[in-house]
Amino acid sequence: MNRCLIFAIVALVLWPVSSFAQSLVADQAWVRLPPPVMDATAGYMVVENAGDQDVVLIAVDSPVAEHVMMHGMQMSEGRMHMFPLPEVHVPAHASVSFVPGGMHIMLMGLHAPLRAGQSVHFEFKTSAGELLPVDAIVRDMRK
Ligand SMILES: [Cu+2]
Repeated sequence: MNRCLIFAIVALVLWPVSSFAQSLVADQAWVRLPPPVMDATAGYMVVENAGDQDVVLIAVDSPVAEHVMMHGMQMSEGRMHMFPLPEVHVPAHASVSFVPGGMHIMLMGLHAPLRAGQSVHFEFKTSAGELLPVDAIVRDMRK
């Protein structure tokens, strides 16, 4: 066996076990265009679980921002406050919605200003180690 082949086999064995979450589908994905002075914004989408097993989203990431996380909203002292959600459950044959005023994907520390119409890539990770890639479009809601 030559050295190259051995390397290929070792690489295959050591390759991280991650597969795409086939039962999950994301729909209606968009990101709010922030005012030019802001380097933070939020993304919204519907995540549907067509499978027979509940799925737990444990993380989300995007190359456009330094910090990306799932946020919830809660009323306290007469004001709405955001708080990080360590996980979001998507029951079997059901969906969860990230919507304005509710659960959302928080993007903080944008690496570059976003443009209306731009595509923003997200990737959710599930507790089973599966990945859900999502492409969202940047929308200017002030128009
Ligand atoms: Cu938030």
